[in-house]
Amino acid sequence: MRYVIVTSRCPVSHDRSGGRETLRRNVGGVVTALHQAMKVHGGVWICWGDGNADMNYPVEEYEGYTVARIFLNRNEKHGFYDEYSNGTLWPLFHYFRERVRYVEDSFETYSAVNRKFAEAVAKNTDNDSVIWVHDYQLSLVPGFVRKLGIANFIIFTWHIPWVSSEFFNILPQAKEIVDSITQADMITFHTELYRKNFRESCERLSQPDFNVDDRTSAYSLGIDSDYYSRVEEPVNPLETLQKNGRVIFSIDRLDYTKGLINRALSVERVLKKYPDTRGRFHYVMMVTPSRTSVSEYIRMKRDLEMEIGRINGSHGDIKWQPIIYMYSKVSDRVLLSYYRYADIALITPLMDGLNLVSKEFVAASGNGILILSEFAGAAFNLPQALIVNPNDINAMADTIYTAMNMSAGEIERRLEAMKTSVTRRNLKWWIEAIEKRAHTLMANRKAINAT
Ligand code: GDG
Repeated sequence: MRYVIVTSRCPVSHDRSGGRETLRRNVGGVVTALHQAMKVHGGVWICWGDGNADMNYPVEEYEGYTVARIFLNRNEKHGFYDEYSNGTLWPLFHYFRERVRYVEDSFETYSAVNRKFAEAVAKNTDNDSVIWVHDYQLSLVPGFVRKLGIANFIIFTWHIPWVSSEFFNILPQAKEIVDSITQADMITFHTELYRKNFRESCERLSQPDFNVDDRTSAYSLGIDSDYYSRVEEPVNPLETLQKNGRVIFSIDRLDYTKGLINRALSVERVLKKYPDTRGRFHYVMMVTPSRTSVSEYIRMKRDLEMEIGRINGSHGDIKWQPIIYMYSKVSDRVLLSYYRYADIALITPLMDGLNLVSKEFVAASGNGILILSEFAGAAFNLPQALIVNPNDINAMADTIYTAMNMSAGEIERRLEAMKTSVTRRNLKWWIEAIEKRAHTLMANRKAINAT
């Protein structure tokens, strides 16, 4: 068996600046997970070459497999990526109804780009291939692949929440999307809730022949727990700050789903409600640039920075600022050292398919406590975290205060339990669980075809 993996982003990109070309390894949970699977099985990885020197590398051998790139012109990129994927589907699948954009023509562009991906799949598929398509940007790929006459086994993994069927139905193209995804032989989600919602969408959009129970599964994406727990970072970057007290930490892509403003407001509420905390903690908020070509994200950055400025201006002084804000991408090594030494991780998205950061923090932390939103898929796996509703600023402030005052014994008990769960259901477990299920379904299919 070999894989034909299809994702919007590539595992590596080529950039050219100042006359020099550099190879950029793309980080992030999905790419890392699939890279491991590809190193074992080999095959072809089809993805959108968005590096400014990728054109020189339409096909490239990389660490034991082939990367085959699709290229998009400006209009295609805009309609496919900025408009339909990130302007329509992303807010819809995170329950942000007022942000869902209905731009004429963008679905046509999205559809044409998905067809391009499907054509590349057809070109790269042989008898031995299992096709594995990922995420909301590529929902129409399974349907197009079938239309091109490819009968190979298709796995489709959906990485973001699947909303309730009533909510999903506000999308004018709801039926086209479900009709395509159900062309896959196996569909996986991060939680049972998303799987249940998907099943209801299928029922509502009448998919009588689709056996939802057999062909859908919920496997929560794991992390490479060995990698995160091996951290032996001798230098604690937070040491100076910790002289004042506890350090609260977070890292997120800049996105309205991550609840960054509510989080800053909850830290302000701690100061108002518990004045004894003044000068006795820091909140280190790291924000990674994301979707920087989408105008909404540019506005979001400004709003967040104004709020942080206001809070620091109102509550800080020349010696102490409550929020230390950084807007940049950091190396893995730096990130790991923050995970290792932070006292509290404050991970409170308004809605998140899973949230890998919470699992990474648990694996790497020395003696930290995790505050986690109930609306992150990872909350189903980490019940020993302090679970909060990110819309309840007051309760979040109380929870932060509780975390600041928690006994070492309780922190350790909770952290150990979470470490066990993150290690047991790690990345290897996730890949093996999906492969095992796929093999069972493939064997069933063979048996049916033989009768
Ligand atoms: C989507 C879904 C689902 C971030 N900044 C830096 C950096 N990162 C890494 C983190 C983590 C990944 O990026 C972010 O993953 P999340 O899961 O937290 O969030 P999304 O990007 O929104 O991911 C999400 C995921 O897909 C997988 O299915 O969990 O729900 O929205 O791995 O560590 N890494 C480094 N520097 C940074 O500045 N090195």
